[in-house]
Amino acid sequence: LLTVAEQSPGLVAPLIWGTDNRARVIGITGAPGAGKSTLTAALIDRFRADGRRVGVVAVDPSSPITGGAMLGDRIRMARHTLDVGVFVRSLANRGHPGGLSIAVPLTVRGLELAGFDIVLVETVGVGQVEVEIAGNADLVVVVINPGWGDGIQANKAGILEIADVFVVNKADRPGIQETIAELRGSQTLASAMAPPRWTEAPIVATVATESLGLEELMLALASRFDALHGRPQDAARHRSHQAIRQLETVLRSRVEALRSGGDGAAQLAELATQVAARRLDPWSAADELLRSLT
Ligand SMILES: Nc1nc2c(ncn2[C@@H]2O[C@H](COP(=O)(O)OP(=O)(O)OP(=O)(O)O)[C@@H](O)[C@H]2O)c(=O)[nH]1
Ligand SMILES: [Mg+2]
Repeated sequence: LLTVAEQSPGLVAPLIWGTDNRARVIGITGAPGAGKSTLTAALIDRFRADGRRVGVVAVDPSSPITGGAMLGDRIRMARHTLDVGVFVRSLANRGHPGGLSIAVPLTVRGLELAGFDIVLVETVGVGQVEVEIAGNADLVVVVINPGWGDGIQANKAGILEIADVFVVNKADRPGIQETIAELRGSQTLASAMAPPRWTEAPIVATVATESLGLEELMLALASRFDALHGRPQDAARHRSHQAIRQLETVLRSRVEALRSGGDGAAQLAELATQVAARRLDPWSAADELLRSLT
């Protein structure tokens, strides 16, 4: 079902969208090698210990940097392969006609329907799409490492501002206090005016390889979830923002399909001829095209 959903979203989406069981979706993002997969595996253990069923979507943006990452992820999560309460799905950029930004929410939905209470979405925070995917989760964990300027690098990549919880992983390495102080500094600076959401994000130090700091992380996740989604009106607002972003994504992919010769491409060419000849204005042409796509 997941495969069909990812390959032909239009076919399956109407069937799987309409029920209302929900999972808590946690995005885990950060620079390549920050320890996202190790942390994910440690979180799986913790959630399993609480009796939760955990789905994992590991997004591989198919970039040269992370070319071999999925194999590593598979091996790292291998200890969960015999557990029916854990399901790991890897998604790569290639092979998804509508792009990852559509395939991921569909896969998450499929996992929700299959009864997973928690869905962890690991993405490398390198590109706009990956940042957007992570930003669509209920909670976003941004993983950085100790070392001068790592926080600044994360800031440049635009991932600081999607954080609900910061994890400074590899706390067994030097520079941990400086990195935490640097992060706090950025938060204080940004909260001077209208404080954006990430300035409230707690900072948790972890050593993912040894599951150190995991209890603090679990507490931070629970309290953040309550603060952000605890009241029904907040949860509703979050869902509607999510829905708008998903709609925009689907619309964008429809437009891209038009350009690359998909449904309606011939009509686009025809309408363009009319616009070029000044027989039709671009607004009416666009309206006509949109109507015909339905
Ligand atoms: N010293 C130390 N090493 C760690 C820690 N957490 C992870 N590592 C190591 O860091 C390396 C990268 O870990 P991954 O979990 O693959 O990192 P990732 O962020 O998933 O990497 P990509 O998916 O390739 O972006 C591995 O060799 C881990 O063993 C930690 O807390 N301390
Ligand atoms: Mg990884």
